[in-house]
Amino acid sequence: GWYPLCTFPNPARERTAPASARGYAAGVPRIVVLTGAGISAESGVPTFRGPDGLWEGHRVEDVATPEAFDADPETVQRFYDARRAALTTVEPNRAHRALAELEAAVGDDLLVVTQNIDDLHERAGSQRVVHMHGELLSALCRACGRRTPFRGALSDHPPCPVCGAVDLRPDVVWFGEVPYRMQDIQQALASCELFVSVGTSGAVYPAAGFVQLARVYGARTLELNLEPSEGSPYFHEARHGPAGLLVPDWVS
Ligand code: BV8
Repeated sequence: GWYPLCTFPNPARERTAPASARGYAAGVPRIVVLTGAGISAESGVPTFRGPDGLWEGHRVEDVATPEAFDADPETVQRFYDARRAALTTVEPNRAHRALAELEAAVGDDLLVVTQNIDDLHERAGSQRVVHMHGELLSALCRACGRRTPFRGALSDHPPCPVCGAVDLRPDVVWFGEVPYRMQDIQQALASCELFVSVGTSGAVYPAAGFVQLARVYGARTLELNLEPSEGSPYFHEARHGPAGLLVPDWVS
């Protein structure tokens, strides 16, 4: 059923002593914020399941799979090349900046786990960001497995800077692949006191299940999203509206 609305202490105001002074192991966050495509929407980055449900004319499920890459690597490479190139045309928005300001105020007490592969959190100033689905500005070598920072077009088949093989793919977690840093994420969810989800439809696992995990471990849970998501019923509280308004309001 629907959980009673409850107010959340404002983490930035509440902070009096640094995390370490409160007996928290350094690096064990009190607040975990999960972000999805909705936090980048106001920067002009299209979401996956917007009105037409397409991204650059593709359904993400049709191109974001190892099978699609094996079947038609050029199309998949070009899909990600286009999104990588588009990064230079967008800027972080107020929501990204508010999370960076919160991190500046609370340090290790905050961990941002993002499903997004853009670099807008980092460009807004966030330093503790886990890209559980990989990053556009990174390439993965299928020969040696190394991830290397990368800008430009992978469809130009650049060689791996480590082993020299010409077998670089987008460093992105596709459907059927294991997300990055799940241990760190699960540990943070088990220890946090507040789990906030921003701009995600709750359609893809394991990210969509994080709210339930955090709740089982006793965290308070808050959803900030444009509209109710598939995960809304699992949150203690849900606020609906654009992230550019909701996130600065929550942080302030
Ligand atoms: C795994 C990178 C095992 C690529 C992505 C059957 C049932 C349940 C699960 C499965 C199943 N069959 C298969 C699975 C597993 C599968 C899955 O969940 N499939 C779904 C389709 C059912 N998952 C996987 O395969 C994952 N791997 O499970 O491995 C495992 C598990 C645990 C531990 C170890 C091993 C890997 C999935 C990763 C796929 N890669 N992205 C790329 O970017 O190209 S997925 C991609 O879609 C995103 O990364 C994100 O995760 C997902 C959902 O996207 P959102 O970010 O939520 O964006 P969306 O458009 O959907 O929603 C935007 C939201 O924002 C909306 O709610 C909207 O209202 C809101 N919004 C819009 N504007 C604003 C706004 N909010 C605020 N302000 C605004 N202005």
